[in-house]
Amino acid sequence: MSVVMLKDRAAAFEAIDGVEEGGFRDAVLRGLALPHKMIPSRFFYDERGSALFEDITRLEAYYPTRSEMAIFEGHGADIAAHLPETRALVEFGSGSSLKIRAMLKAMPQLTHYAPIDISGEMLTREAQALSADFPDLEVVPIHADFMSPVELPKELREIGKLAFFPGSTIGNLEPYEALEFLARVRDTVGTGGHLLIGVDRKKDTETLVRAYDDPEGVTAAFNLNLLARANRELEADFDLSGFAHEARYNADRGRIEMHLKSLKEQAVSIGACRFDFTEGETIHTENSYKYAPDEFRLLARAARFEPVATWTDANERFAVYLLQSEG
Ligand code: AVJ
Repeated sequence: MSVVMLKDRAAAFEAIDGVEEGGFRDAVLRGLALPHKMIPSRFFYDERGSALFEDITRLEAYYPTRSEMAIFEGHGADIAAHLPETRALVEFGSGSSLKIRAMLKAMPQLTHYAPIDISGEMLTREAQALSADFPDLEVVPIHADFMSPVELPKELREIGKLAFFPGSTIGNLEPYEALEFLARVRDTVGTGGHLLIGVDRKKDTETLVRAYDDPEGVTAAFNLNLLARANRELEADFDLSGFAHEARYNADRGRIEMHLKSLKEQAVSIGACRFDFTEGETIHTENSYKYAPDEFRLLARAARFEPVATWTDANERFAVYLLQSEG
């Protein structure tokens, strides 16, 4: 068992470029100055937002997490059977602990597990827990933003690699960004390497909208937390009762959109800046793209990944794809 401790290096790195904050102030000031106001969805995940997202994954209405988990648990052995040469699992964004555990159990041939995450704290916590439970596994945490090219440590260069990107996180990217992302993953795993990726499927609008506008109001709280976060961190004065959560399916673009809708004409101050809202105007806070299997395989091929196998859940709501790099 070994965990490489990157804590001090991580702290130094954060002090230099504020990577953990990721420029929330700049993003909000820029986003609210646009003709169609927006705030990027990556800012949902402060401490409160991450806890709310955990709650979302347990909602009856939010089917993706449960459906994907059922695929990993029900088809783990079949997935592993496609990967006899694989020795290292490289996870893009750590923290999906249950899914990782299901895959590690299904793949005893693994010698290395390398989680990549922008949060040094999350990385250290997960790495320690996993090496305690999988004593024969070499855990190699990589503190990096996986949206930029990632260089793997030497020990991973010569062994068969499987990149793991569950959760339909790829749905947050514009399709052109998704293509760039896949091409970078292909560089990381190298010729013959694989990617196992979870992607939410297109389906009836009612099921989709309900998953993003649950009856319990947890997703509403998750969306509104963005304004609460701006109040906490940026000394903004958003009146939370003056905005409402909205989830719509944009069929032309094949995506769920989340918005925060101003319920009245109002002005909001953030430091020296003032932003005016008309009644009904929205802040666009998230896109969650949905892919039909044919659409996703086309995207994969465009990034020079060959689709090897596809698994789906009993209700055919979610899909897991195994792709192989053509080199
Ligand atoms: C974490 C991006 C996969 O798009 O379904 C859940 C985020 N937003 N409910 C998704 C989310 C609202 C989630 N992803």
